[in-house]
Amino acid sequence: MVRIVVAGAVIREWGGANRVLLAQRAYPPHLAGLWELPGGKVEEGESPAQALERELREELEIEVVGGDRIGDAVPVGDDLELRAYRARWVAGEPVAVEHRALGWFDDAEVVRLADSGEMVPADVGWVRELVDLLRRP
Ligand code: DCP
Repeated sequence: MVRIVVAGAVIREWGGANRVLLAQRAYPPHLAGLWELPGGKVEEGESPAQALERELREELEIEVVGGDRIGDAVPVGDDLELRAYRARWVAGEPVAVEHRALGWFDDAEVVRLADSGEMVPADVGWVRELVDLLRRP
């Protein structure tokens, strides 16, 4: 059975640009040091939006509401399907509970991370849509 993994884009206007919150993975070794949209696996009985809200509460200590899909699903191996969603920030300042670091990246910085191989490979598939969102006024 294919397990769904949800990842959330929290976008905030800050320093004159729209920025997306990315998190630097600490594990497993082949992904450690790479940046991702934070998220995790959907548990039994959860909707994808509920899973996203729970994962961001656990991993970042923020409250969000799951929103629209971003881009296409990305298969990871034979047993995971990754989906990206908008995540509307409601409360809390992000804390790196499980990640090595957190950062707010504008459109050019997202492209640079993807081009330099510093983004989790699956997430590179969403860069075009993320950039479109970040360039909106
Ligand atoms: N993943 C990804 N890009 C993301 C989020 C996740 O490629 N933006 C991948 C990495 C892992 C898988 O999805 O192969 C599961 O992600 P996590 O380890 O973050 O998920 P959980 O925290 O739910 O997993 P676990 O409880 O097993 O640690």
